[in-house]
Formats: sequence, structure tokens, C-alpha cells
Amino acid sequence: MKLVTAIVHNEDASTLVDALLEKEFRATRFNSSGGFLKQGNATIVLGVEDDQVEDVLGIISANCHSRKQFVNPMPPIMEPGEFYMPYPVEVEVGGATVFVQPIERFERL
Ligand code: 2BA
Repeated sequence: MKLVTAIVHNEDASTLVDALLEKEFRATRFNSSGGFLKQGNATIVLGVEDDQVEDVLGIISANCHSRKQFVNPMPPIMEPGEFYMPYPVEVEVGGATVFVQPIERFERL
């Protein structure tokens, strides 16, 4: 058995969970936020059999889309009289960041 953890854009999370449920995969959604952009994203975790991992990755890939976002870089420390014009920096976020980990034991009690 494997634990699949997918960090996805907030806007894709509901569609992804619905698509997983439609194929009878049980999933849990956490609200999370990215360390770099400090914006809300969603973390979806699901336990699946080894032979279902590729199906799950396919569903994640079909429902999560990459987006370009802009970040304002931290301004440098300025000396008096110096001038700094901040330019937003473009970063590409997602589709999805996915981790697949082995599960030693799974119980539903
Ligand atoms: P954030 O940390 O907010 O990162 C958002 C996007 O900013 C990243 O997209 C990447 O394009 C860029 N980025 C992140 N750190 C950077 C850095 N040090 N320098 C330049 N650009 C940087 P993604 O790579 O698609 O990541 C989307 C979200 O997935 C991340 O949000 C974070 O919440 C999570 N994530 C990504 N890699 C991870 C990892 N190795 N471990 C844990 N979480 C991860």
C-alpha cells in the first residue's frame, strides 16, 4: 500500500477530490500554504493499493493545472539616496507536487 500526498492549487482541489471520489478513491483534504509564496494551497492525502498509484497520478494530472503567479521580491537594504524599483518576479506553480510513500500498515477500525 502507498500514501499519496498531493499539494495542489486551491482552485483545483475540489474538482480533484470529486474526480477521485467518482473513481471510488477515498481522500482527505487539508488546507495548507506554500512556504515560498505564503499563499493558501491544498494538500490531498489518500491511501491506495500499489497497483492503483498510476491511476491516481493520472487523475491528479488531469485535474491540476500549472499557473503563473507573481511574487514581489524583498527589497534590499538601501543606503540614503539609493533608489530601488521593485519588479514582480514570475513563478510557475504546480500542476501538483506529489509524494508517494510506502505504508507499513493500514487499518480502518
Ligand atoms: P510554494 O512554496 O508557495 O511555492 C510556489 C512556487 O514558487 C513553486 O511551485 C515554485 O515554482 C516556486 N518556488 C518555490 N520555492 C522557490 C525558491 N526557493 N526559489 C524560486 N522559486 C521557488 P511548485 O514547485 O509547483 O510548488 C507548489 C507548492 O508545492 C509549494 O508552494 C509548496 O507548498 C509545495 N512544495 C513544492 N515542493 C515541495 C517540497 N519539496 N516539499 C514540500 N512541499 C513542496
